[in-house]
Amino acid sequence: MIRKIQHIGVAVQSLSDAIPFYRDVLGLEFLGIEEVAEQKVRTAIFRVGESTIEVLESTSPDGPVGKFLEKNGEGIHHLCLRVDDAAAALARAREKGVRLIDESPRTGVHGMKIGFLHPKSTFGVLTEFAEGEDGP
Ligand code: CMX
Repeated sequence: MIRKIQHIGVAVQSLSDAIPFYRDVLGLEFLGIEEVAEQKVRTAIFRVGESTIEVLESTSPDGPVGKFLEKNGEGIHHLCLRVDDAAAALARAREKGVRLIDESPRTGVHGMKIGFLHPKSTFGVLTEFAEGEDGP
């Protein structure tokens, strides 16, 4: 069961350049910065109602966000949906013929269980499932 939009990921060249826009121009609550070494990203998180925006900076040109920036420049990178059971959501997508990036969940920001669907199978939008309590 999908509960809500967990977050929208936005790829930027520089967190320090982008943070003032989200915090000071939009006036969103800034929840802090987290580094996910395995994903080669640093992310600044902003609350938007029951969801968040994760602003993503690459820590390496060969990471997923580094490659995306190289090819597309800055912009929306992925959509994350909160689910009750990430393993079940991935299994259901696989059964329905969707190409998975993650065959089973792994650990993401705030220790949530996460798994990605391939954008070539989801009409161009990299889609993530996330299970667990992260606050907002
Ligand atoms: N949205 C839409 N399409 C994307 C994309 C994105 N974010 N990233 C890559 N693509 C496209 C590429 O442009 C490419 O398209 P073409 O074949 O038309 O050129 C296609 O997907 C496949 O690209 P690829 O070269 O085979 O694969 P990449 O090495 O670029 O990897 C992907 C793409 C999605 C498999 C990889 O980025 C991935 O595994 N992502 C999941 C993890 C992730 O994104 N982590 C960062 C966020 C972490 C977090 O939220 O904590």
